[in-house]
Parts: sequence; C-alpha cells; structure tokens
Amino acid sequence: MAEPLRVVVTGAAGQIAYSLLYIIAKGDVFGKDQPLILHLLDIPVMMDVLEGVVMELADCALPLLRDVVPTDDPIVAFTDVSAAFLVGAMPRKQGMERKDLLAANVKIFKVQGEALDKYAKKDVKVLVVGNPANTNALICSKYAPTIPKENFTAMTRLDQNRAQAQIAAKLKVPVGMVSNAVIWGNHSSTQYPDASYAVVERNGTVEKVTDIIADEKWIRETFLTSVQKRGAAVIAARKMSSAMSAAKAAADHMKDWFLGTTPGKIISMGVISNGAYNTPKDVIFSFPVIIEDGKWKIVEGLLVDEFSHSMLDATGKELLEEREEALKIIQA
Ligand code: NAX
Repeated sequence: MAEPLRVVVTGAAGQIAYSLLYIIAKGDVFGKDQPLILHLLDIPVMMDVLEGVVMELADCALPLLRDVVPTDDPIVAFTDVSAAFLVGAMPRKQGMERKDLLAANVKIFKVQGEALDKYAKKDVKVLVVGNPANTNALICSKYAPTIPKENFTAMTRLDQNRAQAQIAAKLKVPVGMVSNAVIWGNHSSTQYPDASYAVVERNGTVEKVTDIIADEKWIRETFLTSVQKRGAAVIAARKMSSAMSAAKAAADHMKDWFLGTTPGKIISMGVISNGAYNTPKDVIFSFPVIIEDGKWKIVEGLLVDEFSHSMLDATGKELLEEREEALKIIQA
C-alpha cells in the first residue's frame, strides 16, 4: 500500500468540514487504496468542538485513516501536506462592509499562504472554499511564491453541480446523464452559469442541452438566476448555508484534480487566468477545464456569443475590483 498522504482541512470544526472529513477519510477523494493523515486546523476557541470531531472520526473506524492531527497552529497544520482544503474563513457579519470582510480574509489567507510556502510539499494542491473564494485563493498564492500559481484554485464546482441538477430536473433525466455545464468567473452573484456546452448522454447518444431545451428565456433567465441564487434559497430554507452539497463539491473538485477528468467531460474551477476568452489576467477566474496527470488545462476555442461575453466582462470586472481592494489592504 502507498505511503499515507497528508491532507489539511481548515475550518475543520465548521459545518462544511463536518461532511467533508467523512467523504475524504473513507477514500472517495484520493482513492480506495490511499492511506491518509488528516490535519485539522481551526481557531483556538474551537478546539473543544474539534476534539469532538476527532472522536467521531475515530468512531467511524475507517481503515484508510492512519492519523488525525487537530491543531490551531498553521505551521503544524500545513507541514508536509500534499492537499489543502481551505474551508475556514471570516464570515460576513451583520453591518460588515465588503472591504472589512476582505480585510479580515486577507489576514487569514496571508498567514496560510506563508505557512504553505514554508511547510507544505512544493506540489501541494490547494482548493479555497472559504469566501470570497477566488480572491482568497489569489492572496494565498501571492504569499506562497515558491509554490506554482497553478496549484491555487477556488471552488465553483458547487455552482456547476447546481447547474447540472437544474438541467436534469427540467429534462426529467437522472443528474448523472448531464455534464459539461460551465461556470465562468467569480463564485458570487456575478458568476455566469452557462448551459451552451452542456450535454445529456442517454442510450449511447450525446445531445446538446440547448438543442433539447429550445427555450432561450429558460436558459438565460430562469436557469441562470436559479443557479446564481441557489445558495440564498438554501439559506432561506435551512437557516444555514449549504454544507453537505458544498462538501460534496469540494470532494469532486479535488478528486478530479488528483485523479483526472473523464475524457469528454469538462469541469469548472477557479484558476489563475491567462487572459483566455478576453478575461482579465492574473485573477482567479472560473473556467471550463480538463485535467490530466494532476494538471488542469483551460478548454479553449469554445464559441462564446455576445451575451456570454457581456456576462464574462461583468464577472471579470468584479474580480478586478476585489483584487484592487485586496492589494490596497496589503499595501496599507
Ligand atoms: P462555519 O462557520 O460552519 O465554519 C467555518 C469554520 O472556520 C469555523 O469553525 C471557524 O472557527 C473556522 N475558521 C475561521 N477562521 C479560521 C482560520 N483563520 N483558520 C482556521 N479556521 C478558521 O462555515 P461553513 O458553513 O463551514 O463555511 C465555510 C466557508 O465556506 C464560508 O466562508 C462560506 O462562505 C464558504 N462557502 C463557499 C462555497 C463555495 O462554493 N466556494 C459554498 C459554501 C460556503 O458558503
């Protein structure tokens, strides 16, 4: 059997981690024959809660889980890790302005970037879930100059999964038949959920979703806004934000990154932009990607119409503004 892989989850006492840790520890992300050592980081006041999570992990009696390291020290958390799920972040509190939220998160992701740079494996794969995820990932990468920029990503897989679930419900087909919905841009209300390349595979045939749903109004209004506003709808119903689905999406993202995407399948993730599709360079922008040998590649050459370009411009503009604000905070 392989040597144990060290994996860190931050915000480990929180609600997303509560679902995510089990998915990772039972082998659904890194493979059924990959032993794991889980590093769990949270803040000092959460150490008692974290102890309870450690007890439950032990009680799951999972054969792949070789050790668990709970800590409030980023150095301990990031030492020798090959994968990092950065879930913990400063939540937006009532009356808090966007720039205050960004300032609090710049501080957190600076510390974590520096610790990753010094103590993690140089090929560590980092997935930022904590919001604002795209800009947090950018900041983290900035403070980890010895780790390639390509190794810092932000999660938009939940939005992709939501998009595919909406399409499946509309077509009354199992969600497993739907793939290649694309999320462009920021994981925020300016994201652009795009059904243009989505396909349905059934009975050995592959059909474009836009050929089956010849209803532009549904695609450009109902579908688009329901995906953009799905997080708010879950909060309204549950009185808490998405957790089970966020954990599943984080697991999907990291699994595809480590083990590769299926040929013909496109996934969405926030990655450092090279300016593809006229997007701003050097922001973490969600693109359609494929993954081979642990490396993602932006799918280029997709046809992007005028409507889509305007949506990409809007979300790109927001990412530039967030970067500007974050840099101001860093330089202050
Ligand atoms: P919780 O509030 O349940 O848990 C967050 C945990 O992070 C807490 O235990 C807290 O003590 C810890 N934490 C705070 N600062 C930390 C630090 N500096 N180091 C380590 N741990 C720290 O939130 P949860 O529902 O788990 O959500 C976590 C984050 O995911 C939030 O920022 C949320 O906005 C974000 N989300 C991102 C999504 C995405 O698609 N990218 C979707 C789901 C979710 O809303």
